[in-house]
Amino acid sequence: MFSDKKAFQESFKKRLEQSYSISFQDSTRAQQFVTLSNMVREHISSEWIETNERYRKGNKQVYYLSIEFLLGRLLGQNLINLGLYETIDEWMKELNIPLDELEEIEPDAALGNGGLGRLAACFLDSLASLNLPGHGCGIRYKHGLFEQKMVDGFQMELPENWLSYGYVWEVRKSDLSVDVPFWGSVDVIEREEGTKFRHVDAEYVRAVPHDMPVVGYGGETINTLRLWSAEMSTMTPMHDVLKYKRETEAISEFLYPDDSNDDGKILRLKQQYFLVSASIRSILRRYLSNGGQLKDLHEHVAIHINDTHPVLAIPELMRLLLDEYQLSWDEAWFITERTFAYTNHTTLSEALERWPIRIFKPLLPRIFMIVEEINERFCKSLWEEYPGDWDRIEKMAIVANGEVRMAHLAIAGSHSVNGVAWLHTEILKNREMNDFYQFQPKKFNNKTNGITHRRWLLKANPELTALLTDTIGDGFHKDAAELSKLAPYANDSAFLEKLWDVKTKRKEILAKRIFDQNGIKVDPSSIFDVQVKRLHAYKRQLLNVLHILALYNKIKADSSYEIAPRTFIFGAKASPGYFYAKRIIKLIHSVADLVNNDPATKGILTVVFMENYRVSLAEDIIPAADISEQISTASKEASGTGNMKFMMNGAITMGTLDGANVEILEQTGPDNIFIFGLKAEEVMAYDKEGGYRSMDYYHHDPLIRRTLDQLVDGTLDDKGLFGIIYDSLLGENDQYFVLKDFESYRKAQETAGRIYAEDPESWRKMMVHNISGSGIFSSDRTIKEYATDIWNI
Ligand code: 26M
Repeated sequence: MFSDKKAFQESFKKRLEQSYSISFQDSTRAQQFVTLSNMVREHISSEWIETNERYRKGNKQVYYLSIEFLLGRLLGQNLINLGLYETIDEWMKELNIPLDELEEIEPDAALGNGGLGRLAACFLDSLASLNLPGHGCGIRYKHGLFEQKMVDGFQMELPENWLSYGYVWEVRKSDLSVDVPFWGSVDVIEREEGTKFRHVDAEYVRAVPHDMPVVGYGGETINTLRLWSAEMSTMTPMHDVLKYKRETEAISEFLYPDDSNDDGKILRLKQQYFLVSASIRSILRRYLSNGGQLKDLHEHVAIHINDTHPVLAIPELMRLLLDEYQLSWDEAWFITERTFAYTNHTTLSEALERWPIRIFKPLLPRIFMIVEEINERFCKSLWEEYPGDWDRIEKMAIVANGEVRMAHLAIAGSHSVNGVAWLHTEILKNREMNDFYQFQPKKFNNKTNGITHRRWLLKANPELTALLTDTIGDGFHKDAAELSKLAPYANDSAFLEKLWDVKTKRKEILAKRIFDQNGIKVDPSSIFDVQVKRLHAYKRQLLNVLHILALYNKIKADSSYEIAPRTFIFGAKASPGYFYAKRIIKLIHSVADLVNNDPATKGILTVVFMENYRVSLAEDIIPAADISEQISTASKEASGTGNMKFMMNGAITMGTLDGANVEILEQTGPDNIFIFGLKAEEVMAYDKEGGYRSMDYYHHDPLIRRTLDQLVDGTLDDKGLFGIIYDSLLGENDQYFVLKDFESYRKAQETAGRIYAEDPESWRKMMVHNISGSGIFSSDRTIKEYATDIWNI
């Protein structure tokens, strides 16, 4: 049907009319979107079945367990991966339906907060596109990440509702449901064959799988993302039905809108166990029904743990092997340790998960017993290696001080522990996890993150894709490493001209969107200087906005001060409970009001905050950027992945030597990136000594002083809104080194502005070197490394 235009168009109209009892002429875009998407889903169903048949024949399967999958929209991406986008675009046009308008109807699947969830989505795309047998396991939250609404510069959160019109890409599989036990107690039964454990008086929650196809590039492989939804189970006798229903469904009701702190909610622990118990049992069921033998599970199944959130998969597999399949502890542990691998995504201590025993034990009584035994045996092996070294053992223990330390459990139960960028892995090995590294150095390895170029280049930037294809051929569509073929074109002025036209075109598209959404006119010939990412103190949106305010002050003080016109674009959600982050959002708005409305800076400095930053918005913003702000305090950003998306779209990085910026520098060379600020080593040295003296910078730098004073002198507001920010910089000694890095940032920005305005040829060359060096940051490269070094597939 997708090979014959007439048949396609006829079938489209017929299905539309039959499903909605409406004439084709009267149908809405939403109805057209659903109809087309259903046709695409049916089109891939035979390949989906075939992929599963192929997998049944026994090759090793990978399961990627993640509490978040930040997928975004799927219609356009699926069509691209099937090689059908241009055809369908044309055929729909003949029906007077613009495909891009249909794409706009689709809600983002926003089952994630930021980097970690988006990485999981890129990995799924790469697995399928490399024809590798890798599947996602996650939670089907009824409400994804909150929608951000700005009211008078303040963030308001509205519930997100991606399922409200029904979701076209999922298939509900009630027959594959699993019942997950909570609460109750454990009966210990002594038998001749050994001790038996039975979880009694449990309250069950039914996990119902919803499968989504993951379409690989070329359409040969369709993998599966299985999302579990929590419902009432028939195994629980009901006393108070309403209460039971409410508590049960709450488990998959909301995504936690927090990407930094563990706020210690029981519900969060319930979500985690719910995900892993359902996933592990369905993995085992499938393995055994295909004739697999438990004793060599690790040779046929690899399970990946995305951060510590799914780490209970380790004791859950132990529980199944011990209690349901009667393996001995040693047999079970041998298999478990070889099956699991764990990725760490942060060294920020406030984000390291620890669960109080008083919450953990009653909720998951059998799992707790197993964790205790894992801990005992782990500590015993430490004792053998370090006899008498109590301090070290106490520090490394899995259960201690009334808490379960999830990262320690993950390390102990996995055969591989990886960081997400070279620098991050070095910090793990040499500092944060140094004790574990000394004990088991072979477990540790680096896997620098990546992004799928199919979404972040082919899908998001068709204009650039077309130009690159004309220039270096279409090899890079499949193999992003071929982008390196572009390097020689840095000296081709005709190409540079075309590259510039593409960038300008994308800036015009974004400018229109900004005007529609914010009512602000921005000049596409100004520098588009962009910082989009979650709002967090360590990411230092504050450094960016203080620099804007300082520029404003300079221009006001000296009307001859020359500066290339700039448009500063922000997008960021703050966790609803993160007061300080929300105040920074307000500050950005206040600075925008000041700067955008002052005749002295009008047309020179423009500040735009785009509301509700999300995957689909990123696809419009990133292709339009000239400067990519990656300005975290060195050592704090594990990797970053936005940095890679910008680079691939020809933006120049303004960054600290943090996370993957270090490797971006390696690819571009020092002349094609703007690096500033303290190094990770320096930050960590200050951290050790308890920080630096920020007050000195306030006293000795008049520009800093003038700018900071404006936070509290009524320039920006008369209610003292920004005292808390002022205090964080001066009273609390500037934990994130904003003032310490300020002058170095200002200079780097000045250099960038000068090159852009005075030497456009150099700027364009820099763009080429960024694009041509970005191939290594395709998640295909990352996934190949996981496949060979960790999963052995
Ligand atoms: C934990 C407990 C309660 C509620 C939420 C959480 C939680 C959720 C997400 C904690 C952390 C979460 O994500 C952290 C994250 O996104 N880390 C980022 O991972 C990216 C992919 O590796 C890196 O590129 C980023 O540098 C890193 O910050």
